[in-house]
Amino acid sequence: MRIVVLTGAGISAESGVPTFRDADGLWEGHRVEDVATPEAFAWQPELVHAFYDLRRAALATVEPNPAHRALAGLEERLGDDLTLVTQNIDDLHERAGSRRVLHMHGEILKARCARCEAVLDWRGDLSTAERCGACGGGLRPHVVWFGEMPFYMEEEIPRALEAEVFAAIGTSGLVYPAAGFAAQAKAGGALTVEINLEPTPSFRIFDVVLIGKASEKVPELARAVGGEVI
Ligand code: BV8
Ligand code: ZN
Repeated sequence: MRIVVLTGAGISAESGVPTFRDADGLWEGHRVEDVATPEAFAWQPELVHAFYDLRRAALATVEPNPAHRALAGLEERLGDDLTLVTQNIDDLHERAGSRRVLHMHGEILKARCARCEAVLDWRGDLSTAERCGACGGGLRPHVVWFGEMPFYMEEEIPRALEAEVFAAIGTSGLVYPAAGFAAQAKAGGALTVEINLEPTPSFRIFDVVLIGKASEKVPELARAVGGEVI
């Protein structure tokens, strides 16, 4: 049985990574949608770098939680029958042991050259002073901003959405195109599952809605999908 899992900020919340909705989508008085855009970066690059520098530094202080670890265990059992797509730009899935993670909105621990597109591991602060070692171009966080096309939309994600089970974990389902994946999977005949602290605006699309903390519900789901009786 193929399963595709889509995670959002809610799976990292119990690790101490604030979600977007926690801060009412605000950062230092700016709406996230106004800071996480190419226009904001062109206009105030140092403000946008500061937004990511704070979040990148905070990652050093958090650990994966049982939800991340349960998905890593499920990958062990299911192999290629599991596709993990995340909207998160943190590395908690990888640190929990997941080996194949489709970061459709990019990764905060990587930087990309604005000129030659080289992608570099980047754990420290970024600024306009940092240059690409290969071509001297300017560097930006390797994340997908509002108005930019997410990664893996051409083939990996459409193929993954043909799975028999689709599970959305810890996502408010407000940001597209990720917010449209559940309906797409359902149209293809998938059983759709939502795990969240509360029903999201699109909960009616889901066949199964598990209300509770990801750290409790994801291990249950993983055991059930992995063939255990829970
Ligand atoms: C694109 C990286 C076009 C950067 C991110 C009007 C209508 C519809 C759409 C649009 C519109 N205007 C603009 C758009 C498009 C826009 C969009 O959807 N905007 C929204 C705001 C309406 N989308 C885009 O711009 C996308 N690109 O459309 O491109 C295009 C077409 C052709 C060619 C070129 C371009 C790009 C979107 C990607 C933006 N980048 N992240 C960064 O991180 O800084 S999005 C960012 O916000 C996250 O990655 C994530 O995707 C999103 C936040 O969502 P969640 O992860 O769901 O987090 P949230 O806080 O919202 O919810 C947390 C949930 O967890 C809650 O439900 C909560 O209850 C739950 N929870 C909390 N704790 C727990 C828990 N659950 C379980 N257990 C817990 N313990
Ligand atoms: Zn370069």
